[in-house]
Amino acid sequence: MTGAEILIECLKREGVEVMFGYPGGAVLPIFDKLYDSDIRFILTRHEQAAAHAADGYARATGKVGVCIATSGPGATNLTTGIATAYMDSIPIVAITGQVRTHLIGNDAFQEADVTGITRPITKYNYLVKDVKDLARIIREAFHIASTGRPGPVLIDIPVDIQQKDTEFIWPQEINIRGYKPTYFGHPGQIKKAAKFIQNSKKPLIYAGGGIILSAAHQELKELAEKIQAPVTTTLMGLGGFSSLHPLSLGMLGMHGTVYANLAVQNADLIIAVGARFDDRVTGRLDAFAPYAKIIHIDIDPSSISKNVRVDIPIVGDAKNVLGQLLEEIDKTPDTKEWLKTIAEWKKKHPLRYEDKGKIKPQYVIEEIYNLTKGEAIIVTEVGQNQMWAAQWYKFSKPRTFLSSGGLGTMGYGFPAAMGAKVGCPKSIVFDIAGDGSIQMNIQELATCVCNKINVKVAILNNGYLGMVRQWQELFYKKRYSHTCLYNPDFVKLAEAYGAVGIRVTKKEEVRSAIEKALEIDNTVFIDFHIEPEENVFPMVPAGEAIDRMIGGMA
Ligand SMILES: Cc1ncc(C[n+]2csc(CCOP(=O)(O)OP(=O)(O)O)c2C)c(N)n1
Ligand SMILES: [Mg+2]
Repeated sequence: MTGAEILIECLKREGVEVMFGYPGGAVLPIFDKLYDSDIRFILTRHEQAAAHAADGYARATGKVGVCIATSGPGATNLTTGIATAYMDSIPIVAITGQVRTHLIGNDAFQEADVTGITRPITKYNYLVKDVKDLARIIREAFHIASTGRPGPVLIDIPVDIQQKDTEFIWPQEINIRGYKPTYFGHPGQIKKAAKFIQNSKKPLIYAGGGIILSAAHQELKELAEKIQAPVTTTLMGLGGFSSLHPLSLGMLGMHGTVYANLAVQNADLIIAVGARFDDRVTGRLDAFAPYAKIIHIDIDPSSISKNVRVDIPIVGDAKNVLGQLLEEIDKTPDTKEWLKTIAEWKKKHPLRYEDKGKIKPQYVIEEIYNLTKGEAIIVTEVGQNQMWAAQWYKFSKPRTFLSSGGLGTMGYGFPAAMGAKVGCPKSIVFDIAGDGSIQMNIQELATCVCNKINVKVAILNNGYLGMVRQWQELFYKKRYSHTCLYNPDFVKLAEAYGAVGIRVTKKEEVRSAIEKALEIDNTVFIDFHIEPEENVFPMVPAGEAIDRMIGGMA
């Protein structure tokens, strides 16, 4: 078999049903084999979108997403998508063509040092130098991407390797020296943690994206109920613990709820699961959780005590470790007083907005929630739109909120929504977009229409790069330096691509527009003209302690 044939055969054996990508000279042998293959191929209109689509597919389905691009500019266009997946620990395999082996290092046409460029943004990467290694490398790539702390893996394949013949041998076993993730917590640490939990009066569970990646949502719920501890999640953790649950505090951090942040600052014990104490969560580090002992459960040992000093580290898979803890804990701590205090905070400082004047973005999200009955997969762009979606849609199931948390990539949402819809065709997929972000991958309208990928896009059109404008308003004396947008007519633009556009300028039209969009069997852009200078509150100014919130306290 040729290298290209081996690649396709291996992808099939790995269970790959769909690939997102873009062709070019350095991947022609692979594309020639794809022509006859039954792997579904989706031609995006930009390589960045192919990487985001693979990422959205992975987040929505839990499977590994696959994307492919040619050498040079094709590969460099993938990098934003790869970095996005890397920061959020999303399993994707990116395949790139490379110039012929003997030309590498020659500044050949469309040559780029792709393994060099992507080293810091991949979990692992390969340059295939011998076709005999290809099958093993592909197996390893899928294994590395999807196990331990997941992440993107890149395979760079020179054209001549794609063309070379060799005997195909499917490696039965994978054995990678130096790569043996720890899946179960150390029993001694579990015992210690259980003691801390049993003796705590004000415990708080702080859950991150690791809950979703390890499918630990059921164990998380059992633990919270067993020890009667409130649960706050990060942006990445939304959906990992139902926000409808009475113990839920919603999201914490910069745009978290007042009560979640107060709970952090007053807790005597924080049980961090699959979260990494990102600066958007902790705020000023030396003022973070001043009274709390910290238990940190994470599969990646390098994330423990990285930002915050931890009292009990437990390295392991969240699902397993929570299961171990559930077995070990035999006494329920008395948290009645603590839960009473929290209930008072909840009552006193709810999430709120003033519903008057123009269309409020929060209202749009609430109606999308009502009309999709909370069952949709919500994808976001980056900025205010992202934070409003996180605050106002009530997530109750894992893998229903897809957002670029770590890298904060504008332009992520639309192609990721496309990937999610391909992976979950029965689900309603909504991209909550900003008028700035949507223009960063708007060309994917063509991909959606051609491939009948029916995605709904709610553009929260404020005429601004809103989140940046908000910072300028609050911290730069309202000097709106280059944050005002001159926008195209999004309705006409959608129509030009063969999609459907709906413009909404009045509050009374919001519901019917969403209803109409849901009925249409096509990609729909709903252009909501919202209050231009609405802000996201509460907000912790960057570098402040997380209970120094503005716009949230009554
Ligand atoms: C690729 C990229 N460039 C720049 C930024 C910085 N940035 C963060 S939010 C934002 C504004 C986003 O505007 P829009 O999409 O209209 O969303 P809004 O905040 O108005 O809802 C910008 C420029 C970013 N996150 N990503
Ligand atoms: Mg905007």
